[in-house]
Amino acid sequence: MQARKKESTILEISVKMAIKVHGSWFATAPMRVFSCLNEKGLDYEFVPLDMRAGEHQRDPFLSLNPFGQVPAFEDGELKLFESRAITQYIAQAYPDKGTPLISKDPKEMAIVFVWMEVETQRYDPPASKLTWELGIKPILGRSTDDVVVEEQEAELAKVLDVYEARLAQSKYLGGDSISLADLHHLPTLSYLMGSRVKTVFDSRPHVYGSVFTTATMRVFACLDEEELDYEIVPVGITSGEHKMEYFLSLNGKQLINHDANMMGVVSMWTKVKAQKFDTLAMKLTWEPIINPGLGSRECLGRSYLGKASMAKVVALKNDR
Ligand SMILES: N[C@@H](CCC(=O)N[C@@H](CS)C(=O)NCC(=O)O)C(=O)O
Repeated sequence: MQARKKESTILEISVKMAIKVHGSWFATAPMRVFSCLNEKGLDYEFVPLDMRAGEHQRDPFLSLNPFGQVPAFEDGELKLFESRAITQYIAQAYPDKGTPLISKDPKEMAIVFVWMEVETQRYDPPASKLTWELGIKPILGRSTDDVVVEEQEAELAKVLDVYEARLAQSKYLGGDSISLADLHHLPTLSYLMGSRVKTVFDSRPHVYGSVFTTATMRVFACLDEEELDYEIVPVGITSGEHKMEYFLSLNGKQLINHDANMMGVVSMWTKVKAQKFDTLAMKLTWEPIINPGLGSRECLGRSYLGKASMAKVVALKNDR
């Protein structure tokens, strides 16, 4: 009897202390929090909101974020909003869990803070507008404004020129290891790397290398989440190993053909897929899959993973 009481007290405490994230899995600000929690390997409860029905703009949600925006976050008694403040809290409150995303050294941390500010003030404004135009609007069945895309792509390019110079000297934005400064870019990156403005990243080799490394980290996070064993085979990005035949042949199928005519045809069909098929498919995907999935924990941890990486991880899991 005594033992049972103790058990239920432990259960009550753990239920009471559970981390909760209120939001939606396709909105970028909550994704920032999910990616941080996943990086730290923390368990959490996702509380989905029907944003299309305006649940985020009325009570009880307004008591969690008076600005009526997602995410809102709870860790026991503590209630927070503002995704970047939430990730800082998580990194500070759980220093020994998962990846350390901050530094204990004040000077190192000051550099991380600089690049966190750069993300917020410089990178995010054009990146978020592009994500809206190229990522979210097609999901909602609305048409992209090409003039906005052109203007914002030019703005983003200027910011990425500065990133290119920084990443030519430093492995990650905040220093030698991955930090919140890199992680805060993931939500918009996960949309933009699957869009036509991907070239603005690809054309800057150090930026691309860094995105590649960061994306690989997310695959590790997913493998860890699935508790799968794996071996890391290092690839020299700065020496261009990831562009060599050997690596390309490992990357599923040979996706690039060196015959220019053949590549022209491939490129034409890639565009047809992006512009004709994807817009229709997205609309069809919304009702039967995305809408019911809004409450699904299953997709959450991986919402920032590229679809191809996801498919591989899932295939790996199914093979066992
Ligand atoms: N600075 C806030 C921005 C939050 C934000 O813009 N959330 C968007 C989704 S990504 C939202 O709730 N939009 C709905 C609205 O503004 O009505 C944060 O980082 O948490």
